[in-house]
Amino acid sequence: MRTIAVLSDSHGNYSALQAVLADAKNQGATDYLVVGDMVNRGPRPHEVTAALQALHPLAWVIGNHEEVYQSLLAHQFKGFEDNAKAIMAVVTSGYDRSQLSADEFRFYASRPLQQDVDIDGLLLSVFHATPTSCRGSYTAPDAPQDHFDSLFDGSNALIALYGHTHQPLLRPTTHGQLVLNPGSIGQAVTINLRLAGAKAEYGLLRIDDGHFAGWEQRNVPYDLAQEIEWAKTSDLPYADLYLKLIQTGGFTYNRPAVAADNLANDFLRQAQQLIEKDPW
Ligand SMILES: [Mn+2]
Repeated sequence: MRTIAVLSDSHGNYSALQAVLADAKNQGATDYLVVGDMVNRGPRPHEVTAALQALHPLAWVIGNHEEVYQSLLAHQFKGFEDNAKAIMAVVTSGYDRSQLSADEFRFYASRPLQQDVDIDGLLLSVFHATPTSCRGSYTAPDAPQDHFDSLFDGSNALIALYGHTHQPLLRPTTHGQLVLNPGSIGQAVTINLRLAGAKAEYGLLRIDDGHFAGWEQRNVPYDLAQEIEWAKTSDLPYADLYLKLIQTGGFTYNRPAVAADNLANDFLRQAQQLIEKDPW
């Protein structure tokens, strides 16, 4: 029996990741898959990276937040001045680069968009949002069925694993494949806050001799007080939005809130200086 822990969207929340990895070990995890957006927004990207690398995951794909690193390294992050969330992407990447080594930053930027993983003849397809893009709302939980069906176009995989939406999902396709989303380790969100809680989400995929043997979506409590303390005692930009999200489970990084933070903290200027200094 293989018990595969599917890890996505830890977003620099090392307190949540620690709880997830302890739980996965308790549950008998034999393997790990990393589905992207493991860093950015949270205070401890380096600790997250070291813990994940020590697991030697079977696959590790790029998320949209890490794709920003790629653009910054390639000097292709242009025209951000009029886009509040693009300004935020530069500023939070600047924080991450101050915490990560040059090798770690480049490691994230060089992850593939999609990876196939063969488990004793059962083929898995691993990607952050879709096999060809790590951003957008194509695979939102309420997306039409044909979007989920098309994730297997040109593929022999029977199970697709993705993240990005921060919302757990199990969805069969028209042709009997299975689409699974473990939710978010570090920034689980929900529209109805009564369904939220200070918890870390991940998934356990069990495969017995090449046959699907179960999917378990885990909700793990973690040391929220420690994470709050780390966020408050670091130089984390947009810390108020981070703290509010992890405490309520409601999404906080909407455009007006980010734009207000940009104005209050002069983040446009900080972003411009970062682009000029080119510290990536
Ligand atoms: Mn994402």
